[in-house]
Order: sequence, then structure tokens, then C-alpha cells
Amino acid sequence: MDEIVTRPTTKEQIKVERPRLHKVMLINDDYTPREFVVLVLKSVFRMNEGQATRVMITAHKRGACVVGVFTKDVADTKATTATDLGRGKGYPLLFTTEPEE
Ligand code: TYC
Repeated sequence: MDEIVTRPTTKEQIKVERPRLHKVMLINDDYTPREFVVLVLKSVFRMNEGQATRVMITAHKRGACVVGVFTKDVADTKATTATDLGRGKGYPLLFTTEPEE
């Protein structure tokens, strides 16, 4: 009986994908003082006064602003830490995360 032997002719390609990045968003509210938002942005996201002020004003005017892009773990931790700082003062300050397209 005839036997057909086939051998793989191409080398296996191992694809390594970059981890997807996640955005941290700052959400505007009517109660958190502007100076406090700036303080949180400086302490949790290592921004200087100018950067933090610009991000705060953008969220204030447009409703939300991207604060930064990180791996999922870092984004989630920073958003929780920053939100909790507001919670500790009784402010409704909110940071959220979402996957980047
Ligand atoms: N809107 C707030 C105020 O007028 C300031 C503020 C800005 C709060 C951005 C949250 O994400 C925010 N006091």
C-alpha cells in the first residue's frame, strides 16, 4: 500500500504580543476642589504643576481627560489609589480605566 509522508515545510512561528495598554481617565465632578485634583495628579501620576493643571482643566471643561496610559495592573492600581485619596476627604473624585484600542 502506498504511503504518503508529509513533513512540515515551514518553521513554527511563535508570536509574542505586546500587552494591551489601559488608559486612566479623570472624570469631572462639581464638588472636588481644583487644587485637590491637581495635588492627586501630582502625587499619584508624578506630574508637575503645569501638567496636572492642564489635565484638571481639560477634565473640568470636557467632562473627562486621559491622565496616562499604563499596563492594566498599573492603570488599575493608580486609578484606585487616586480615587481613594478623594474618598478619604469625602470628595466624589473619580478615576476610571479602559483598554486602549
Ligand atoms: N469641577 C471641579 C470644580 O469646579 C474641579 C474638578 C476638575 C473636579 C476635574 C474633578 O476631574 C475633575 N471644583
